[in-house]
Amino acid sequence: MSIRTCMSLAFAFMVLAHGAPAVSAGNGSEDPQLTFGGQVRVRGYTLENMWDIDGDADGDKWSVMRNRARIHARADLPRGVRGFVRIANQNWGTGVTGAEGDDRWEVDNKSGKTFVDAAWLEVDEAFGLPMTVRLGRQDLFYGSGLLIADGQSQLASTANYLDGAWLRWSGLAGTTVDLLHFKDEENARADAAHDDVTLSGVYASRRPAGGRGVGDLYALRRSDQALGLDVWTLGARLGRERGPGLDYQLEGALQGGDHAAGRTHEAFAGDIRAGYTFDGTGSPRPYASFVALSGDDPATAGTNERWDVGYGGWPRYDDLLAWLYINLGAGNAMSGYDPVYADGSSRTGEVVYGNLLMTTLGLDLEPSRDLRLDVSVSRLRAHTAPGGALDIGTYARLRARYVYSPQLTLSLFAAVLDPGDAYGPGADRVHELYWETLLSF
Ligand SMILES: [Ca+2]
Ligand SMILES: [Ca+2]
Ligand SMILES: [Ca+2]
Repeated sequence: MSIRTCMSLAFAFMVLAHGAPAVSAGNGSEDPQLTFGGQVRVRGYTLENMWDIDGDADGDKWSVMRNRARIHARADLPRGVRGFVRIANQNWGTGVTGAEGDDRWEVDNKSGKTFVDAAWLEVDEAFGLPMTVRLGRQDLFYGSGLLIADGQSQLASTANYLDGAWLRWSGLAGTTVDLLHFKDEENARADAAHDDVTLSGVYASRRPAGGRGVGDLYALRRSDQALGLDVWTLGARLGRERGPGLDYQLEGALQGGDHAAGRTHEAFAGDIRAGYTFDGTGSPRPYASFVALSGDDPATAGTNERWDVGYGGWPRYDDLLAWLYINLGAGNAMSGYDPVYADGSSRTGEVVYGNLLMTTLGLDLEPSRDLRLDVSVSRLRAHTAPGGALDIGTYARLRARYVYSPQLTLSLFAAVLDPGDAYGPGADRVHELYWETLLSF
């Protein structure tokens, strides 16, 4: 779609908005309600060594601006019918090229291309049953984002969509059961080439009314026909959501199925985290977490034990780790200690977390009503490495967010990875700094 077409569409939305029947809050569900909005996000990045871990090679030394614009229209219509369309562009400036891929023109989230970021229709209490059905391009996020945090995760995961069908059954009080079927990638439409990437499954959640307890059970299947991958995941999550006093989460998942090249897939993930929010100025919340994502044991050639991250990850592990774990083939220095780090990904630019044991200590606080600070330090170790050197490094990061007005926030993010022996001798520090202004209206 050309920019001109999108501008025309945007203009048409505005005309429709002005021409729509007058609406007001609380006028009953039988009157259509149309709402429009947008977002302008500007970031300035300084990034270095996230891929080569080498201060003498500047292919990954960036000092760039990143701009994202989105407009959306939403319709709330009679009989619980809703619609939502969001059109977006994200770019790094005019004429940008990059060794990380073909990002000059017509690529979602990277170039001058304007694209459909979300487009779905939804029916609440469909056919009088306690279920909601949503069809189309949509954002998904489940639990803490271990497996489903976003869709296309290319280059720091800024496009958050999957195409497909989502059905939520809420016939039992406090419990929802979701059925999912999404086509991550269709590629060739003809089945002569089997090249689809598909996610499907069931995700059940229990949240008793009035409490902060949560419990999830899920069974998911992701297949990548091009790689010959067919992985199922069974997982459970128990926890208590954030609030005064203690919050915690325990999550565990097992994977099995077929991996590429006729191998079997057997992997696991675990996540333990807890925090405590104190009363008083700033509501300080110290927290700690341990995340384990299995790595492949080189001694068992017929089995892949490396965790398949699916669509998990960013923003769960923060921005710099999203850059570090990008599938760049041999161009990512991670391939030195984990040659199979990108197994399970058929697309350059996907974020492929795995083979990671990460322990974190942090502190979150709000010194004033408008300011929020979060600082943490993590130790990263590989679960397995053919050479035996497991220390990935020490990772420290700071996030600050200031609410200037209800619509405008200013943020700062700074992170550094001090590489360990897994990267070999002479590895240089990785760092990232970005500022962000985000206007939502
Ligand atoms: Ca470098
Ligand atoms: Ca296909
Ligand atoms: Ca193995």
